[in-house]
Amino acid sequence: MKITEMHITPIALGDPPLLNAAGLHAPYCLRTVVELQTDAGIHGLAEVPGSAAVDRALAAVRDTVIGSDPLNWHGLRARLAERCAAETSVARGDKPWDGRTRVQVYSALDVACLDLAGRAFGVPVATLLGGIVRERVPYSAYLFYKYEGAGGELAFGTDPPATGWAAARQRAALDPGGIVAQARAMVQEFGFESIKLKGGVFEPAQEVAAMQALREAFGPGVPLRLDPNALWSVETSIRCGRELEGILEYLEDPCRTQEGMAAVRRALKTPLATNMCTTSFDDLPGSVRHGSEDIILTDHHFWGGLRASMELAAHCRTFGRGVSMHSNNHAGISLAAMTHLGAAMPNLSYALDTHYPWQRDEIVVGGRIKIEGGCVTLPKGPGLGVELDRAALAQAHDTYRRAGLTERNDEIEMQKKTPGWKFSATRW
Ligand code: GKR
Ligand code: MG
Repeated sequence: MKITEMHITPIALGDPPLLNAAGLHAPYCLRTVVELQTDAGIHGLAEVPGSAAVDRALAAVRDTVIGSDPLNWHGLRARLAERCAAETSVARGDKPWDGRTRVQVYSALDVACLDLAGRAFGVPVATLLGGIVRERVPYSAYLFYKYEGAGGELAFGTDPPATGWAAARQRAALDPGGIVAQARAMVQEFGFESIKLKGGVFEPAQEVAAMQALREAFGPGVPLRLDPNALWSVETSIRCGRELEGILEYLEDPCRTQEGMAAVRRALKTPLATNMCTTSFDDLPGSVRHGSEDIILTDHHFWGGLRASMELAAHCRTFGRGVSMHSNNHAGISLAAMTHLGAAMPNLSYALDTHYPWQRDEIVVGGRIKIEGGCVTLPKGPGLGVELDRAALAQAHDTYRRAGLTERNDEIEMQKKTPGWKFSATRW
């Protein structure tokens, strides 16, 4: 089998005004959809975080991809490695998300080739990753401080009256009470059994109070996590970590660097998780040497694909790390890919992150994928088990053209609300 066509479609999906360490989400988040076609008439799909740079990097390898055998990932990956400039974890940048492009190229092609192979052999991607360990993959509620508004077309003031989660998704949440109300609505709608708050937005004391309020509201049976996206100093991390001792399932990236995380880890009993200080295979020796975290949050978009995430899971098993998954905003192709990974990972030790409840648009046939009892059930059908809804894809591409965004820049968005606001790598 040979790949004959590679299509790259940038899209924009509505996204509410969510706050984080780097500023504010724009009314749209960008994703890129990759489709491979073969001479056997079988196709494969993937979705990655979008930006003009990622799209350029994907287009730059098109002539390497075309003519390749999608069933020989090692061969294609080796040829891609010759074409793509080397990229270390430093290129990740200091923002909450990952600024690298090469990992996205690998990720898109790995996922699309797996989807293709699954369709060719009539088996799910999870089977190709080693076998299905669980059919229902648990996800965690992902709370955000936010301003009023639902994002997307609705950002322009036409929000219809809403109730339940639809209303909470629009409502501002800027204090512990708002966060608890958001959590109640999200848990009620999706049945999540663990809860994460995106921190790094307000004074640490306010975020500690929000976690204490969540504990008070949900009791000790619901695991809680806080992620300040490395905005705290080591001292602040230790002080706040001590105040939250016994309340958190894990504290995610309180501060920067493996050395910093290791110092916090030595001072606390609460486990530490990361998607910021150990983010690539290059970082694993440092992780072991310093003992920087207990749990590594993989993300197939940033570790170079589903197969690379399975390799990471094996390293985690060897070095006694827990493993779970990080998320940025995404649509259904990525949710399906994450679910196959979660279904196949034997040592998945925590419910996965997902931003999915914050998005409303969808580009796969059948519309929004269901999250029930906090879980996504492995999609039926071969490969990823999802098909593109062509009309919805065309609309999301049209939105991309109209939105005029070429990259994620939460600082610029924040400056529209707070003129002069500046991202700072360590704030408190
Ligand atoms: O989307 O605002 C956001 C998050 O802060 C995201 O960019 C992070 O990468 O969710 C992420 C995390 O766990 O660090
Ligand atoms: Mg994180």
